[in-house]
Amino acid sequence: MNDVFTPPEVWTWDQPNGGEWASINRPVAGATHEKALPVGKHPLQLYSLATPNGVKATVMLEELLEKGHQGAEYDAWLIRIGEGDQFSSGFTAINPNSKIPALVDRSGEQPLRVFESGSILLYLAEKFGEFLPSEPAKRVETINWLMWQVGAAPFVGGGFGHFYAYAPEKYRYPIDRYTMEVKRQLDVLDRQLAEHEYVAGDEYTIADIAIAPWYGLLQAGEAYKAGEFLQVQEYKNVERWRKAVFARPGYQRGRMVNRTSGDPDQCLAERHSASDFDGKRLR
Ligand SMILES: N[C@@H](CCC(=O)N[C@@H](CS)C(=O)NCC(=O)O)C(=O)O
Repeated sequence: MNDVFTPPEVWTWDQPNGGEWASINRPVAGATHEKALPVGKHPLQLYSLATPNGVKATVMLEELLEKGHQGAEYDAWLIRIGEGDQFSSGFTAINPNSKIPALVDRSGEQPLRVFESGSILLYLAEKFGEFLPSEPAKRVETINWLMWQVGAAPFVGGGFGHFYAYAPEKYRYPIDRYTMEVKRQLDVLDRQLAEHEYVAGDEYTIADIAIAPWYGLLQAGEAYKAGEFLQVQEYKNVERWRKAVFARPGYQRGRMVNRTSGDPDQCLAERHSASDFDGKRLR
């Protein structure tokens, strides 16, 4: 056991706490500074970063374009969460929760804000009639898994990733707790994928688009340098599915958008037209 912390009667904000994200964490909401968001030429304006939550939105848009929906053309602007862009007056007006991704649809009479990655996926699926089956049983199964991802992934990122990778000191209790949960979740997915080609059945849907950037990345050993620790090779069905999803051209383009670190050939800080990918290598 590590040192025991006895919580005081009233919690106070003693900053900084030394954690990787200490400089952007605050116990209050709202804007920290006045700054309007840029607006490009397309009806869909995305404000994001290529984290697993951000990648869900850009993969969806690229998959829609891959299907030939020209109305899904979009401008993707970079929100540098490490530098506090999510706390600008412009961003908090479109997402009071100050988290990427956030989308504005300017195709109607009034701009429409869409925040929360799950909401963005549902909104775009319904707008374009893609990646969400219309048959009721298949539709609800897709939404079941979409909601599973939205509810489960904070245990991966905010729980496991935070205490295993980001915390300034490592504590056994939270690492054990969240490792147990993340392995349980990987097993849930592995069992589902043992019986189905894609997460919600025999079709690629918004459930796959939501789940692959988190659990695919984890299974590939690319999240939190935790592949060996989690023994990710055990999840064979997740691996089979992850390889198929990651090989899709729409997925490969989507994961590059709003990416600023890693192989420069795989990074597109902003995206304003299909030609921005010219010269980029899909992988
Ligand atoms: N439930 C949200 C979570 C989004 C989220 O956590 N975004 C992170 C990046 S992956 C973020 O913007 N963090 C900035 C911050 O916490 O200030 C969603 O699915 O859209």
